[in-house]
Amino acid sequence: MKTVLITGATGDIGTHLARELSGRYKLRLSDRRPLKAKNFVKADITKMADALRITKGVDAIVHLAGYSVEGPWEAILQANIIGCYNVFEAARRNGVKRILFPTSNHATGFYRRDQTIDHRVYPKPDSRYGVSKVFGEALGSLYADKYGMQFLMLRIGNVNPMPLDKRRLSLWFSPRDLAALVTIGIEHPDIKFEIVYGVSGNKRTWYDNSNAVRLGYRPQDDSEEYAAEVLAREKPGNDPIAEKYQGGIFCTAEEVPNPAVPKKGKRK
Ligand code: 15L
Repeated sequence: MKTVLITGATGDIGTHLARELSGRYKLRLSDRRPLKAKNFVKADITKMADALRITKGVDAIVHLAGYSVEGPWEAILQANIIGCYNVFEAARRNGVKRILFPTSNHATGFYRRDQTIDHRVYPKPDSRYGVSKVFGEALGSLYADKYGMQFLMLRIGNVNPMPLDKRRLSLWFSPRDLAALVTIGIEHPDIKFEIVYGVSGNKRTWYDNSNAVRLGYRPQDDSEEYAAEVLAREKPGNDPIAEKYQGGIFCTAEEVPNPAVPKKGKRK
């Protein structure tokens, strides 16, 4: 059984993924926040020594750790630029070849909603956060070409048991489709450097995800099932730029509430 490291394992996506993949792989879960689990290793990826420690002896890495929304440059720099570099470089030094990186729909968030984009479009980030995801894509491309490492870049929409709102009807990524695409990323024998969209088979999609299909992805879920319910509770938007572009509020906001920041008194 392959050993797979999941960084950022206490986050939303990490929690769904660890649940979906348990039993399929020997998982090593890691985060800087604590988690009560036997296979958990606490680590801060902004420190190279920690990145080297957690990446040792694994077959593949799903690198989820990072600052997950638009926010202050210093926070993004530490978590998404320095942290990403440390994990990719530590993997190289430890001889780990395969890395799955959740880039984001925000790497291409300034494409309009009336456009359908595929994996070949040039990035149009909608935020500093989006820029940091483009950095991860570029670093992976360099490490694939220069060092022969293998990368699956998943431009993730929004992982949730159900789509949250109208915008997410086009972006929804169900936990089981996430697990299916990640499994392809771990198992596929011919990945060098690939970009795919991490979304379910949504009727309202903005993506031509033929590269994922080519690799064997057959999504089970479609947000359309929830569309009537989601649209019925949708309030009219008052930000024409956010409404026009795929990235939504990330296109105009300087900060988006960060789900990773513990609420006072809730987490230690
Ligand atoms: C993302 O990249 C974020 O990590 C997530 O928190 C959501 O904001 C998502 O995009 C989205 O666009 O819905």
